[in-house]
Amino acid sequence: MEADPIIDWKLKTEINTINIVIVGRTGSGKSATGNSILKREAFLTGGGVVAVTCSSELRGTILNDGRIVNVIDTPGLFDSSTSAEVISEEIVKCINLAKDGIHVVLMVFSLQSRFITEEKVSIEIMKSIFGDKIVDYIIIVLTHGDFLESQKKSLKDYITHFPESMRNIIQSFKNRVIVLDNTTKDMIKREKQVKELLSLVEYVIVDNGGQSYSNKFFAELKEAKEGCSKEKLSDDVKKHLTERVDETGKSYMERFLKEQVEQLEAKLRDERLGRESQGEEIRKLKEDLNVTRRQYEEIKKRKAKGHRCSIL
Ligand SMILES: Nc1nc2c(ncn2[C@@H]2O[C@H](COP(=O)(O)OP(=O)(O)O)[C@@H](O)[C@H]2O)c(=O)[nH]1
Ligand SMILES: [Mg+2]
Repeated sequence: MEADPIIDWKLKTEINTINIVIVGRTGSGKSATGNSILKREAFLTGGGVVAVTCSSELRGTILNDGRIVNVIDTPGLFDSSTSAEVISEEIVKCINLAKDGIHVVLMVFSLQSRFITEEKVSIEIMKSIFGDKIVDYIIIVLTHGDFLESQKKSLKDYITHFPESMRNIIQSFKNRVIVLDNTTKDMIKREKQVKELLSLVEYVIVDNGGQSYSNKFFAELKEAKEGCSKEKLSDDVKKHLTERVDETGKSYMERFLKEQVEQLEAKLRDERLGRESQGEEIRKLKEDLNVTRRQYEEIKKRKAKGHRCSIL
C-alpha cells in the first residue's frame, strides 16, 4: 500500500527531541547562533580568551509544541591550531551528549571571514569522519548577515569574491544555506530568522526520514567492537577518528592551499591588468596571497617532517 504523503510527513517529524550540533571555526559565531536558537544567553560568546568555548556543551529549550531542541556548541574544531586528537575527543563527546543521535549539523561560517581554506577542509574532514552521508545532515549557516546588509549586497553578489571551491560548497548546499544576523535587536527579525532556521532543520530531518546520524555510525563501530567496555570503545573510536582526521587534514589542507595560492595569483594578475581595479583591492589580494603562501609552506614543512596534522 502506498503511503499517504501527508501522514508520512507527520510521522517522520514526530520526534520529541531534536539534537543540533554546531561546528565551525572560533569566532565564526557558533555560540551566538546557539543563543539565537535558544533565545537566551545559553553559551558564552565574544571570541575573547574568556568567552571561547573550551569543550562541547549542551543546552536545551522546549518549543511551543512541546518538543525539545538541544543545541550542542563545540570549540573551534576547524581552527588551524586544533589537533586531530582534540577534534576526535570532542566528536566522541558530542555523540555522547546527543543521546538520541545527531539530527542536524550546523556548519557555521562568518561572511566576514577572508581566509576560508580551513572552512573548505572542514567539510572534507566531516565527510572523512562520518562518511559522505553526513552532508545530508548539514545546514550551512552564514553569520554576520548584518555585514551583508551594511554592504547592501545580496548573498549571490557577495560570494562572487569567494574562492571558487567555497562558492561551489555554498551552491551545492543551495536550499540548506541560511544567512543569520545574531546581533540584531529587532525582535521580529530575530523571530523570523529562528523560524526559518528551524524550518530548515525540520526539512533536513524529514529528508533523512527522521533518522538521526550518530546511531548508524556508532552502531557500526559498536558491532565491530562487541564485548568491549564503553571506555575502551570510546578510546578505539577516538584513535580511529584521530587517524582519519590526521590523514584528511594533511592531504586536503595542502591541496586546498595550493589551489588558493594559484587562484589568488591569477586574480592578482587580472586585477593588475584591469583598468578599473582599485589600489585597495590589490593590497587585500597581496595580503591574502602572502598569508596563504605562508600557510602552504608551513603545511608542506610539517608534512615533510612527518608531524601530526594540527590544521583542519
Ligand atoms: N555583527 C555580528 N557579530 C556576530 C554575529 N554572530 C556572532 N557575532 C560576534 O562574533 C563574535 C564571535 O562569536 P561567537 O559566537 O563567540 O563565535 P564562536 O567562537 O564561533 O562561538 C562575538 O563577538 C559575536 O558577538 C553576527 O551575525 N553579526
Ligand atoms: Mg563559542
